[in-house]
Amino acid sequence: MAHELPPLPYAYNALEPYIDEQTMRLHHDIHHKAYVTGLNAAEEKLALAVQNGDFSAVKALMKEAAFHGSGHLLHCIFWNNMAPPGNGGGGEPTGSLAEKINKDFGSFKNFKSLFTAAANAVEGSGWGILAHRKIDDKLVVLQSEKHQQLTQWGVTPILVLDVWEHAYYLKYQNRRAEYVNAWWEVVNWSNVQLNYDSI
Ligand code: MN3
Repeated sequence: MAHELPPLPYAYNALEPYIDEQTMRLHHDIHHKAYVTGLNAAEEKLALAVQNGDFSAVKALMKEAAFHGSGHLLHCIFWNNMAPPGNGGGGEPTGSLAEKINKDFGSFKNFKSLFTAAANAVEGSGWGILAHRKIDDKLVVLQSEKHQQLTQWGVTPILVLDVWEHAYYLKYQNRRAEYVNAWWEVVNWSNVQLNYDSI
């Protein structure tokens, strides 16, 4: 069964004025779709390699699968991590997620500062990520370069922020920090709680 591009869980203009409609259309319909197409192609070629017993291209295919696979999975989390501002988006987490953030980072303010700094400091294209690490039951803030580098094994991402230029360049140009600040106004904490509960 091939991977498919999931529809956005809200309208393309639902995150205005923080994230504009044109960016959302390009980002979802073109960029995310390309990762789905790339992952399907890589997996088809890998299956064919196994079938033919010809692994001469395995290194390149593994890279393709890691890049497009991580890109597809992170965007699936990312769309659901957001909601219209004032209507599910923005504010602060509550309940067990808020308690865990306070426990592991000291306060929501501390967590937000660290996540913001990490997202702003990604070298080139990549992501800011809040993840749960199972081995010590801890929430950790991570960066990812591109989609697949600098990650840790054994963690489950529960909140992710795309800082590739395609995610903000039309509206914010080179001002990534402004985009990162604005993004907090559309974070869907109920969804992050749901992700946290499902660990
Ligand atoms: Mn993206």
